[in-house]
Amino acid sequence: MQLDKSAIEAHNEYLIKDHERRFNYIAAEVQDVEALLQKLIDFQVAIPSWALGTGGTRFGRFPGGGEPRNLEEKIEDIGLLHALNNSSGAISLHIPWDIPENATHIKALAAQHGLQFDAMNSNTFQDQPGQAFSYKYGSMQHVNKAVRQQAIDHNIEVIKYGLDLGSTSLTVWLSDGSCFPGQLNFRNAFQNTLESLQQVYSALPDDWKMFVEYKAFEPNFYSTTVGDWGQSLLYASKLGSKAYTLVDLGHHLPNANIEQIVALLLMEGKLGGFHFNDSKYGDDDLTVGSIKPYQLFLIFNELVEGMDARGMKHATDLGWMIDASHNVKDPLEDLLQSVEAIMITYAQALLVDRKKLAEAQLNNDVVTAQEILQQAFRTDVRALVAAARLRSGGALNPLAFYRQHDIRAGLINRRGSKSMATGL
Ligand code: PSV
Ligand code: MN
Repeated sequence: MQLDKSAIEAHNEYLIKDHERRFNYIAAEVQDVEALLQKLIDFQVAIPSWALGTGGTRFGRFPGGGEPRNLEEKIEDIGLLHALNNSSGAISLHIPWDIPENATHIKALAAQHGLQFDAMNSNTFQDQPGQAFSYKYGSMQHVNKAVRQQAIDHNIEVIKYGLDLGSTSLTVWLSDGSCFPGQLNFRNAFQNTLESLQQVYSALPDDWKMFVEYKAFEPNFYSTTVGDWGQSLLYASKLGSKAYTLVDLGHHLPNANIEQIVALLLMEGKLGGFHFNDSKYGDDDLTVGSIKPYQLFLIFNELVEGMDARGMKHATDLGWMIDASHNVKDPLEDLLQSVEAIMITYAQALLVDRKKLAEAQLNNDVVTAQEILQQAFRTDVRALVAAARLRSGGALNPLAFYRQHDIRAGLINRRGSKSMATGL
C-alpha cells in the first residue's frame, strides 16, 4: 500500500496555520534552528521486522487484524510509517523469522519505499523445525561443541543474507545462561561463548560491525552469559575493533544508570547500537518514552554529548532501532508514537546548553546544572519535529493521518482479520 502524496499534502494544508504559529514561537527560542532541523531530518530509526504484528505473553495473544503475512507486507508497513514520518527509513531483519528468499526482489521493494537494511539479527534462542541440536541449554555457551558449531553456522548464514541486502551489521543476542545455581561453570560458559563469537567475527566482512547485545535476565533467571554491559564490553574488546556493545533499554536490572553506561561505552569507542523501548518492571517492551521520559532524555543527553566529543555523526555512526512488542495497541500506531518520542527527545538533547553545563560542572554548581538539563527537557519541541517532517515530505501529524484514513481497516480488508505476523 503506497500512500497517496496528495492526501498527505491535503492533511498538511489543513494543519499548516496552527503548525506555523507553534513553530515560529519555538524557532525564535532556538539558536541555530536550521542546523537543528537538518539533524532531525537526517536522523533515522530502524523498525524491526518482528514488531509489526501483535505481541503477546505466555498468557495469551490478542491480534488486531491486518497483520503482515510475509516480508513483503512487513516492508510495505514500514514504508507506510516512513511515508508518514520520514524518520523510519530502515528495517532490521530477524533470521529465520524473515528470510529474504529472493534478495534482489526484497532489496528493490525496500528501495521503492526508501528503506535500507539495518542490522541483521540471528536467532539461537529458539529451536527451529528440522534443526539437528536443541538450544535448550544454550547455544554458543553449550557444553557440546556440535551445538556451538550449529549456532556459529547460523550466524554466518545470517551475515550472508545481510550481504545480499546491503546490510553492514550483525546483532547477536544470546539467551544463554542458566536457571539454577550449579547448572553452569561460569568461566567455561564465557570461554565457549567467546570462542564461538570469535568464529563468527572472523567471517564478518571488513566493513561490517558486530553488536553484542546484553540482557540481565529472561529466559534464564539465575545467570545470563552476556548479562550486562561489562560482560558485553569484555567480549567486544576481546573480539576486536569491529565488535561493539549494544544497549537495549529494557535489559537492565531495576534502577540501573543507563545514561552513565552509555557515556562510558562511548568514551571507550565501544557503543555500537541501541534498542529503544520503555519499561516499568523488566523487559516490558512498552512504547518508547511512555513510562520514563526523563530517563530517556538523560540518555540522549549523554549520547549527543559523547558522540560530539568523539566527532561522530549522530545519524549514522550508531545503529538506532526500536525493539518493542505491542500487546494491546495497533503496532503501527505504537511505532509512530515510539519514533515521535525518540525524535522529541533527540531534539531536546540538542537544546542543552553544553557550554553553560560544563561551566556549572566545573563550579560544582549542582543547581544550575539541573536547571540547564530541565530547561531543555521541559521545552515543547513538537513543532520542531513536525517542521523537520514537513520539510522532508511527511505528515504534520502522522497518527491523526493514520486514523483519519482508517489505514488499519484497509489492511484488514486486504489481509484479513486472522493474519499472523512472524516474530515474537
Ligand atoms: C531480546 O529480548 C531482544 O531484545 C533481542 O534484541 C532480540 O533480538 C529481540 O528482543 C527479539 O526477541
Ligand atoms: Mn533487543
